[in-house]
Amino acid sequence: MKKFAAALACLCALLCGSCAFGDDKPLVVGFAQIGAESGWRTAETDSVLSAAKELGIDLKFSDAQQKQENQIKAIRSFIAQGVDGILLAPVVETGWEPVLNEAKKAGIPVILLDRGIVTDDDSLYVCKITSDFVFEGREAAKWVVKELNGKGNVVQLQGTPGASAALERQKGFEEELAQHPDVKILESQTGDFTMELGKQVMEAFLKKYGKDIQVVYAHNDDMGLGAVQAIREAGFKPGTDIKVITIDATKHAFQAMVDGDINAVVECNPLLGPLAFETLKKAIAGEALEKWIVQKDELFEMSQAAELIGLRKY
Ligand code: GZL
Repeated sequence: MKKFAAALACLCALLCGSCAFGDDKPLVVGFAQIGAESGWRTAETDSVLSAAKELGIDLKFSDAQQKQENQIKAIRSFIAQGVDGILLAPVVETGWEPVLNEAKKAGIPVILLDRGIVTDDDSLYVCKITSDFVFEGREAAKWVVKELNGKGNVVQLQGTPGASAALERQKGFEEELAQHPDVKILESQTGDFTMELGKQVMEAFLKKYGKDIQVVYAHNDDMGLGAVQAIREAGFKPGTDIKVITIDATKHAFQAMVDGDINAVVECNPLLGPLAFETLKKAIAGEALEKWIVQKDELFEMSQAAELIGLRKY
């Protein structure tokens, strides 16, 4: 009953432009963030924190250091604090039903940010706000096929095992390449979305395949930038001897394109803060929402980098 009265108060407050609960208290939101593994992740965190500050939202923030058990602990803590809503960036797709059922029983709406989950019960979350990772992988593959004129060898640096962003970028990439049998994936391995591991995996690929590698496809910029270091240290010229395509399109990757080290990037928008809170307020007010709010992305090439880098927001 308390929640209904509060939602009603919020609805009225929404109509007159401010959303507060009960005696005009600020909205209290818990954000279970994955970690700080990449430049993209940091940009997303900054976007959420600054949007919360701007909107006067009392944000409870948790950095899980890329561990699911820490995210689950954070969600339980948010429930115990009686937050009004929860934002969750799920590090992996599975294992969320028990804790999301606890949030549901507590009447606390959950919005998934930037990655999805696998569940038979989609009432466990209000909606997910993510990019279309299959599209991103497909766009990368189309670029690779064009770059190789339909024939050549690729190595794939995968993101975090079990993460929707990694699984779906691989799915889109490999489905597209399946139509071009002369473009072969020599090997795929996870670099866990980090620069350090991306470099280590690329060093191993270079020892094994050397100049038989024509292209590196990295599921994010940070692993791609690690691969660039490994390529250079192995005596090859990144962007020329071995081409590099990555996903995220952070400023670091744009700079690497200006420097000639990365050849193409597929954008993946991390600036989700304002939309996340706008969507959460609608959920609390009981508005009907799309189950998947898709972010639009596009591919950029080295030739565009110099003119666009100054306009990049992350
Ligand atoms: C994508 C996001 C991914 C980024 C990586 O939405 O989950 O995680 O592509 C980040 O840079 O680590």
